Amino acid sequence: MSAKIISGKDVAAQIREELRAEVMDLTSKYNVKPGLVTILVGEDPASQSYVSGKQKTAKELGFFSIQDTQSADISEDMLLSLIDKYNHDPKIHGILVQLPLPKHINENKVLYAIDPDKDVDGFHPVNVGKLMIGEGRYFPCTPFGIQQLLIRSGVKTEGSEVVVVGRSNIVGKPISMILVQKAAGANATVTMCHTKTKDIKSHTLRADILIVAAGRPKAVTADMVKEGAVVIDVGVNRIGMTPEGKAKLVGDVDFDAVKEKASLITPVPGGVGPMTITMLMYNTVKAAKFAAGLEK
Ligand code: L34
Repeated sequence: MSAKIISGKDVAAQIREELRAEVMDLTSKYNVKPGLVTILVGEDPASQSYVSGKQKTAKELGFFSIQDTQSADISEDMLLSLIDKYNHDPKIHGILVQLPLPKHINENKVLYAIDPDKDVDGFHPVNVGKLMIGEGRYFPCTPFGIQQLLIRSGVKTEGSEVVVVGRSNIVGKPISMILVQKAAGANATVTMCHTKTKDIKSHTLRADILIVAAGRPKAVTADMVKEGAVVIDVGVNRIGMTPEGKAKLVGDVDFDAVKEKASLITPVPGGVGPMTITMLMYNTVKAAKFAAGLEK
């Protein structure tokens, strides 16, 4: 079998269209304009590219948006007071601090400083905890995007065997929590694999839906995939150089070989990445509605 490709780009465009209409409505009817600040510390080229994608999308959707770029040597205290400023800014509904942060800054301390109501990344422990008990307001953007990709591609999650490769706080753990919930678009049986898992292949071969966030090219090869499985590749690895002198972007899955076995597969680029950015917009619209008392 040769897989159908799930275009994250197309699904993301569809959700953005819905959001654009909603933002127009919010602005004209209620004078509510979703406000997003993206804070970037330092000059990591990948982070710069992701953050500029977020800013560009926010503008397209008619948000009020601020790009706040700080030098890599900003002190932790300065960064914390910057967050405090945005916590108290009524025009800002969502605060995103792009990760990773420089080594001298305690990432958790920074994430904990964000007002949970403005935590559109869903990384604050309050929101992490709420997700776990099925009361989540903001799902972290990448896992939320994966769930939307599955729903909007007509993939049945209920009763499905989902195997997640990777246990990070931003992808592996939250996607497992989301898909195990007693809820529409979830209700799956979830197995989480990681670097200490014995015989990963014995797990991945059982997967109806295989979600790979291992952070390593070819972490999943064709022999590890069941015929007809749905494969979601969350990896973004920059490898080698093209003749034009650009790094090549590849996922964590051996795409060319795995697509011959899977029924559906996401590409990199153009798969999960665009969804991550789009769900950030979704969460920010939700935060704006919440602040305006239009959503509980
Ligand atoms: N706070 N930090 C915070 N929130 C996040 O949700 C992120 N993440 C991850 C890294 N740090 C973060 C992102 O934004 C990863 N990530 C992200 C966002 C967008 C894309 C990839 C990762 C993306 O747009 N990918 C494109 C290719 C872009 C390129 O060429 O560089 C794609 O099509 O996959």
